[in-house]
Amino acid sequence: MDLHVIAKEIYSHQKSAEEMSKITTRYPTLTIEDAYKIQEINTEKELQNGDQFVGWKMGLTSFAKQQSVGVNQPIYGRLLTSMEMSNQELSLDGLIHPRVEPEFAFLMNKKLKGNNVTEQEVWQATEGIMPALEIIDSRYKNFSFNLIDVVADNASSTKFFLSEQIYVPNKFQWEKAQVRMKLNGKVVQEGKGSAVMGNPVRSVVELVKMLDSSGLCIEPGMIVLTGGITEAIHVFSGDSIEVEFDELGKMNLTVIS
Ligand code: OOG
Ligand code: MG
Repeated sequence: MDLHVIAKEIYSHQKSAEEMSKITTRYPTLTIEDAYKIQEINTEKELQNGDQFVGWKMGLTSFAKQQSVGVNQPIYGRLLTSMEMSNQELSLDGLIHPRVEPEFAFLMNKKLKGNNVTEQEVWQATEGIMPALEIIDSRYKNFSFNLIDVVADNASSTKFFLSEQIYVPNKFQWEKAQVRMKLNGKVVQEGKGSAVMGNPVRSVVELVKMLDSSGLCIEPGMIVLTGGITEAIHVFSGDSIEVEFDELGKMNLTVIS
């Protein structure tokens, strides 16, 4: 079993925006380590093509998210410059069946590494926190996958949109943030910052530990998306999404074809 062959197959679906069947049905002996290796191979390819590595995303850090996809542990993915949206228009070009979810993004200003990193160390290494929207788009049919499939597909990473507002860590009690997502004017999802492992800072702690087991770390200047606060919602051409992040402000997204 050649991981490069599997990586190439996933890569081609990421580019063509055509859905694919799960890799684990065809390669039942794949391990989670193999899946992270496939993720790394495909990221390397993008970097060789001129993209830049800007940080990490955590996924499946909330019970709502774990339940909706039937996977019961967090995963991480790699974020690239090309994934960052510069304005609120989400084009469906190149996407299969995108979903939107509200998150908090941490901007780090120190290196974080090791298996015994603490919440305090993460706070000390945090430059600021931004409300964010993540657009996920699984390359698998019906958004159906297991842990290994989704990790190999870079944890469904597609795009992310950061708020212009950035807040110092002690400005707010992040676990208490009330987040409300509206689709075309109607409230469709509500959640609280505590949905992310009790406090989004714990998602960063967990990420550092997970990275350490592969000899990886968070570098200064990196962004970390800490994981969906609510379930993600499917969006279609013409939709408008508004997310209220408590007193931290609102974010809007307009879906265009
Ligand atoms: C996996 C990615 C999950 C999150 O924030 O929980 C994720 C998926 O649901 O496709 O990004
Ligand atoms: Mg997410």
